Amino acid sequence: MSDKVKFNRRNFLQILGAAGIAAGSGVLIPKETLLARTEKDSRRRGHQSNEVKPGELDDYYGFWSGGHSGEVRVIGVPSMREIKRIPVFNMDVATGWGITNESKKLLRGRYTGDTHHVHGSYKNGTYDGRYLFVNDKLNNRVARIRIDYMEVDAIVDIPNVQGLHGLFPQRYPKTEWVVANSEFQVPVPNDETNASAFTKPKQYYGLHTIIDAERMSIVCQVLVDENMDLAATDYKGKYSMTTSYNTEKGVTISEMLASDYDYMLVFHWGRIKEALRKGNYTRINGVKVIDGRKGHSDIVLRIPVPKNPHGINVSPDGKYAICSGKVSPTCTVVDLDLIDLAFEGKIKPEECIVAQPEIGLGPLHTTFDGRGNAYTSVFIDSTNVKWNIQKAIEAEKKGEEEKKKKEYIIDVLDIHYQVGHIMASMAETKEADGKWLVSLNKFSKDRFLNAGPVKAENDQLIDISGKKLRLVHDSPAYMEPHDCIIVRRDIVEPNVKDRYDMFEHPLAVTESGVKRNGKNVIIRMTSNAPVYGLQEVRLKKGDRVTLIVTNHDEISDLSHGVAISNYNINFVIGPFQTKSVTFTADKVGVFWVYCTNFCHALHLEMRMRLIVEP
Ligand code: CUK
Ligand code: CUA
Ligand code: CA
Repeated sequence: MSDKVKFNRRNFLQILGAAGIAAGSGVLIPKETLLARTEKDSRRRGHQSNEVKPGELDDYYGFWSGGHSGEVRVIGVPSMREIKRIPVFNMDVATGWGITNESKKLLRGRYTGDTHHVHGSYKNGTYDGRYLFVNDKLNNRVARIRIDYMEVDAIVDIPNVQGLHGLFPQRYPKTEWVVANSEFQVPVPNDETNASAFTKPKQYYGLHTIIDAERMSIVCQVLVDENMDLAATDYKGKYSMTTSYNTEKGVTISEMLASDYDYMLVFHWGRIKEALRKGNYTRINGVKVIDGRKGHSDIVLRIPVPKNPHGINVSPDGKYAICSGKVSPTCTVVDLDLIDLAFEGKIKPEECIVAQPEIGLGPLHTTFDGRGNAYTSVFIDSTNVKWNIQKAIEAEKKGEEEKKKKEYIIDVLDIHYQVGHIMASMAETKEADGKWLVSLNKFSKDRFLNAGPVKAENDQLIDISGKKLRLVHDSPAYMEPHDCIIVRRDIVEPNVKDRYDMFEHPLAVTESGVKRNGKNVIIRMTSNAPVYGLQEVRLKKGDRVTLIVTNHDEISDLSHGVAISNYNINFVIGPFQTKSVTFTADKVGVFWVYCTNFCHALHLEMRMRLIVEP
């Protein structure tokens, strides 16, 4: 029995109870009736509904990272319906990403990636609906997705690093910078000029990279001894922050766990700008590298936190950064108003810590409802824990006895199973609204039809509008999302376009034709349902061919495909979009170019001949 039904059955039994009918009386009630009654029931009791009826739209756009699939996904919340997959670092035949010249230029020959953290661009502490940024942990890149087309428009390579992991945009006053962390320490530079460092892990470093969000170029990197895992920025445009779990500079798991304490690192943006102004940097592989190592500069503040922390999240009021303990069962609450004093040396870094509540075994990430509560994912316990930040701080002040009572814990919900990230609606903005929470669980085990040894992840939707957490939906996710953001529809929807701006593409085709220059052939072709602008093109074996196609259908949702039989070319063009592909005509014969995207009653007839003569 699915959880949805199990859950509803519980409510149903309550209804039965109220009606004075004994449970288990053997009366069979159709599931539909049961669901309908439950729906009514939850509304009566003031629960918000997660039902999105046919024809209705979701209240939120969810943007999910795709992990080793290398993509970003668009999921409607609360329905949890998958609406779109945006290819980012992966090849995608449905759109021709990795096949067309335009996308090849961005991907530069690397067709796999590992996306973990997707975040939106900000203005004044909330999303502005313009861009998404996402990291590639595998090939150390950061991609930008423009929201109007839901398409990647820039990818920047990050040199000198490995394991590019935590990523976060500036939140205030707007996103000019995006920071990204290197999780793996490596020699810097990591090439033949520095071979003597290869076997000396003490000479491995981490780099906190700052990216110009508009130009998608690197502003600088800050060199530190530590590794850096997750990233966050404050709500004042003053700092970026990260957690480090390998302050030991270990290269084995036991070495990485040797110390009882690691760090939360805080990067002082004012001092970084000053170092850039004064020229206090060296250039490594073309990038300005500022020395942020302990004893070398005052740019980085190191706050000791218990052993191997993982997530770092800032509360929507901008007051606290919360490090989730991972190996420690605690969360560490850092008061961001005290950071300046610590940077000025007026207090010790550890004095910025105002609470360390015990949450459960394996806390990984924390999210917020905008009402002063935090929700932490607890991996080993398989729970989502709701706790109150102020109560945790008060308990800390009152001492150990008070802490032991754990009165700051408001609710604990079992999830299914082994949660990684956790995210509430709008929680990474000052507009956190405390309505929905998604628990991105790494294991699904028995929750779905068994589809083999490798199983789906389970993204569980939880209603957090009341005091208790209420599990309302299980949603299988193709492996494997790490993180997501849940953005109010009114922020995104007005910016999304139904057609491309045709002349944004410099090669947009207005008239079909073939131009030959020796062995180089340029084919320009329009497409208009259900015909291509050309019926036949003649080529000679060995011709170097560039095919440029523009879709002239302006009707919303009317896309055409362009596929060349046996030539391994396959892409789709949306309304008013232009794409191009370059290939060598190395096979002789007649090859049908055909439309792969059902566009018209005569879609099957939408094709043209390529004749490649010997
Ligand atoms: S990490 Cu995957 S569960 Cu890459 Cu954000 Cu924590
Ligand atoms: Cu054009 Cu199918
Ligand atoms: Ca450690």
